[in-house]
Amino acid sequence: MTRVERIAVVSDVHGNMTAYDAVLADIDRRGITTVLNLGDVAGKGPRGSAAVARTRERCAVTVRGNWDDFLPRPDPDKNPASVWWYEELTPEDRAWLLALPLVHDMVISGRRVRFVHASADSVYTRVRRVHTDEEFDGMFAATELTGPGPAPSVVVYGDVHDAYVKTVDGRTLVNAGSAGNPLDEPVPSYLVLEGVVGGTARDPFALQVVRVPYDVEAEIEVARAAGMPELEAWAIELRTAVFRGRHAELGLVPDPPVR
Ligand SMILES: [Mn+2]
Repeated sequence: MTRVERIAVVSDVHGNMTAYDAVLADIDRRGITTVLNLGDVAGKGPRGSAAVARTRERCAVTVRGNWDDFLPRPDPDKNPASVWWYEELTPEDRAWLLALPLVHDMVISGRRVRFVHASADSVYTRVRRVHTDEEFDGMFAATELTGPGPAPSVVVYGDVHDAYVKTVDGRTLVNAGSAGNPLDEPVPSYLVLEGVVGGTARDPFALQVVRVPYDVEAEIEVARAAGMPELEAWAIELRTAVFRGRHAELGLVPDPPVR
């Protein structure tokens, strides 16, 4: 008798430990012991090093995100905010992030399930919820990043901080949203995949998007106390789920103000 297992998938923690620990506590309450991480562990938020440590403790596999790829590299042209996030990481954290794999594949209930941060092209190639047919096809393609081999029927990714599930012609594209910096609603998300690992198409398969509230103001206070750069943009994103690029046009200012 084959056993149905559950796997939690988190993404885009971005150093938000208050949210990350709330999500991990919810995963624990469900009795789920396998956690996969889709990257962007550090940067943007105040506690990247702690997020790396927690990820190393708790996640069976972590794939590298765009922030995990550029932030740990020494670069004389880094902007001052990125220097702050870079310096918050230890040399060991940086080496660990840069050594992360770019792709992870599993077979669950006969489906080849692929995990990447942003796309099959690169950690920097962004595919939004609203995308072209070519972009959708590209997520399932064999590329230099994915290597050759059988095409996946399920692709699970992060990067856009916008959780959704879309099935077209037997292929499913799933975004885990963000555990630390959600930009669809201000409540962190993660995925639960359920099926038989290594099983066949006769086994059931399920997926679920879970939302876990947390103490947003406590997290903003951590960032303020740490003197983190770009605090106002961070606070508005956490409170409203509106990306910082739109704050000015929408007239969004921190309310209550960040001191
Ligand atoms: Mn991200």
